Amino acid sequence: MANPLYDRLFGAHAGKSTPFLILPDGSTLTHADFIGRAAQIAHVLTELGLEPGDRLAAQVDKSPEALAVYAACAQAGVVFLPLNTGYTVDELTYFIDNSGARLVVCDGSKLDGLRPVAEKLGAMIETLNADGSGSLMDKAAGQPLTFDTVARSGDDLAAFLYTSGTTGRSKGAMLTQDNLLSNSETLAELWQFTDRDVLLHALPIFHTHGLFVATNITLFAGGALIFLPKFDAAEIIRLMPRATSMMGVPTFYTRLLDDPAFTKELAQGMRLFVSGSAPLLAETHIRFEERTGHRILERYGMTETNMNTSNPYDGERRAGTVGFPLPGVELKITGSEGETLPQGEVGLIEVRGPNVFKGYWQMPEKTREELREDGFFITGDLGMIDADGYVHIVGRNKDLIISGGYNIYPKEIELVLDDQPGVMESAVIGVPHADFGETVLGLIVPEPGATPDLDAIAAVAAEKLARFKHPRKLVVIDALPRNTMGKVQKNILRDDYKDTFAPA
Ligand code: MLC
Ligand code: AMP
Repeated sequence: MANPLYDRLFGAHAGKSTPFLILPDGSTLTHADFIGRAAQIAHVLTELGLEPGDRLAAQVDKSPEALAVYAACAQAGVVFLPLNTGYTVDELTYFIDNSGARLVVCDGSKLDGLRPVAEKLGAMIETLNADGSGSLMDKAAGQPLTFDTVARSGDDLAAFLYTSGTTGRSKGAMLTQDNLLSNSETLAELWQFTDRDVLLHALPIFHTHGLFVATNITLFAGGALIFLPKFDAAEIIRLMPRATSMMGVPTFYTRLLDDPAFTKELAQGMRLFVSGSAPLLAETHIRFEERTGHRILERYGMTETNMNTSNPYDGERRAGTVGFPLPGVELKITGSEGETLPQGEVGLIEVRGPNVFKGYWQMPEKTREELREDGFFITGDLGMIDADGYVHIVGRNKDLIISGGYNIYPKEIELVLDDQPGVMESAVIGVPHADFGETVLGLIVPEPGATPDLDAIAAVAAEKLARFKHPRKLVVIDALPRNTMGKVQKNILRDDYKDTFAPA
C-alpha cells in the first residue's frame, strides 16, 4: 500500500548496507539499520494505540533514534511534531495542548516537569535520551525490524511545525506528505544530490532546515549524513575532509571564517555549501569565496513553505540575493492591495506551489489572513526581483527577530515583560549582533515613580521563555516612540539601539 513520503525517503533504501548516519566517533548506521530501528519504533507507537493522523510531540536531543522517530511516524501515518529543545515547560504546555498530541517523547531530565502536563492534557509520555536510552527504546528493543507501512496519500498530514506569530500565539503549520516530498525532489535535483553525497549535518532536527531540507534531500538521493549533535567549528573542521556538502545558517559560516584552522585545503573535497534561514551578508559570501574558492549557495524558505527560491547550482550565485523561484514554485511581489507590482519594485513576497502548507492547525482565521484562496501564501517578507530575475529580500513586514537562525517574535517576550512589577509597557527589538546576526534587546518603560528590578525581570523571562529568546539586555527608557496612530515605531528604536552590541 502506498505511503509516498515513507516509501520514497525511507522504504526505497530498505535492505541497503550503504552508510546513512556517520557519527562523530566514526561509527556508522546503514540505511538498513536505520530503517529497522524506525520499524521497531513504529511498532511501539501502534502498540501504544496511536492511530494514523494522531500527533506525536517530540522534544529530544539530536540522535539517530530521534531521527528514527520521524521515520517511524511517517511509516505509521502519525503526524510528527518536533519541538525546539530549548522550550520551557510553559512553552511546551501550549504546544501539547494546542496540537492535541497523544504521545509526548521527551528527554529523561524533562520527565518530572512534563509528566503532570501530559497527564492533565491526556497525553502519554515516553523518554528518549541523547544516548538513545529511555523508555521508548526500551519498548522498541526486541520489536520486529519490519513494519507494515500504513497507507497514506500525498495530501495527508506528515508534520506540524510550530511557528510563532505577531500576536504571541504560536501556530501549528500543517505540512502534508506532498509538501515535503515535492520540495525534496526539486532540491535534490537542483542541487545535484546523489548517493555519493556525504552531508555535514550540524543543524538541529526540529526545524525545516535541518529536518526537511538537509535530511530529506539526502534521504531522497540515498546519500549519507555526518550526523553531529550540534554546530561546533572544531568538529566541522575535523570532519569536512570526509564530506561533500554542508548546509547551515549564516552563523555557521561566520564562525568557520573566524577560525584560522578553516582553510582552502579542508574544503577541497566539498562540492556544495548552502546557507539559509537568515540573511547571509554579502561580505560573508565574499570572504568565504576568498578563503575556500567556493561560492556559498543561498536559498530562501520558511516553515510554512519549505524552500521557495535558490541561487543556481550551475550559474552565478549572486551575493545578497536568494536566487530564482524553484521549479514549480510561483513567486510574486505584491502591493498593499494584493496587486502584483512591476519588476524592480519592493513589496510583499507571495509564493504558491506544491511546497506551500495546508494551513494553521485549528486557526482558520489566521490561515485566511496569510493563505489566499488562490493558493498564494503571504510570506511577510519584503523583496524585489531584479532585472535578471534574482529575488532580493530587503526586509520584513512582520515583527520578527532572527537570531542564529531561530525565529523570535517580540510579542511573546513583550507579554512576559509587561506582566512584571513596575513595568508599564515594553518593546522588544532585534539589533545587529556579530555572531547571531541579530539579537534581542528589551526596552522597558516603568510605571510612574517605579524602578523595575531588571534582574528579577530577567529571571522571570528565563523561567518562562527558551534561552534563545531571552533579551540579551534590558534597558529602561522614558517612553516608546509612537506614530499618530499610536503604533510603536520600532524602526526608530532599532536605529537608536543599533550599536548596542557593536564590537568596541
Ligand atoms: C543558542 N543560543 C542562542 C542561539 N543558539 N541564543 C540566541 N540565538 C541562538 N540561535 C544560546 C545558548 O543556549 C547559549 O546559552 C548561548 O545562547 C550561547 O550559545 P552558543 O554555544 O554560542 O550557541 P550554540 O549552541 O553554538 O548555537 C548557535 C547556533 C544554533 C547558531 C549554532 O543556534 C543553531 O544551530 N542555529 C540553527 C537554527 C536553525 O536550524 N534554524 C533553521 C530554522 S528553519 P547559555 O545559557 O550558554 O548562555 C527556517 C526556514 C529556513 O528558518 O529557511 O531554513
Ligand atoms: P521560519 O519561520 O523559521 O521558517 O523562518 C522563515 C523566515 O526566515 C523567512 O520568512 C525569512 O524572513 C527568513 N529567511 C529564510 N531564509 C532566508 C534568507 N536566505 N535570507 C533572508 N531571510 C531568510
